[in-house]
Amino acid sequence: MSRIVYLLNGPNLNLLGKRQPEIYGHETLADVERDCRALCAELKLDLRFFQSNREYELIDWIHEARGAAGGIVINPAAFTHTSVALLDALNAFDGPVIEVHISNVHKRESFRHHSYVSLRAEGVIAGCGVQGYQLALRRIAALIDKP
Ligand code: CA2
Repeated sequence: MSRIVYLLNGPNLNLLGKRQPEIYGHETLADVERDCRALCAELKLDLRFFQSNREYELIDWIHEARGAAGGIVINPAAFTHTSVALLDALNAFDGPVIEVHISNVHKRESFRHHSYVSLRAEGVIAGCGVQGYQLALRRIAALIDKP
């Protein structure tokens, strides 16, 4: 299986570390990307790291991952709770998908309790802060390496 991993971040995550640190912490998305690249070097994964505020761009990257990537890690941000289109795109991808949320969405407003993406994801990590991305990459590596 391909060792390419797409790590996709949805809307407003470009503001990570710049606003609402009490919910999302102090690390920026650039810090997250740096740490994920270091871990992927260790795990021998080839990381493609993206963020977009536009639903169609996330969908296009999922399409690009089809036939190219061994797995997808995705924090769909607010699209988690609204986007059947992202779910449909992920359903057209064959490899493992791990959904990440920095905050514990289940401790928050009830509209954050439902995820369309969870209907597709092999695993969901929530409330572990930005460390959740590292946990997700380790899980993807384990699933790729599984005989
Ligand atoms: O906890 C998560 O990772 C979320 O996916 C983050 C989304 C939210 O809509 C989900 O319910 C849970 C929001 C991302 C916005 O990120 C910001 C970061 C810093 C400052 C402002 C927004």
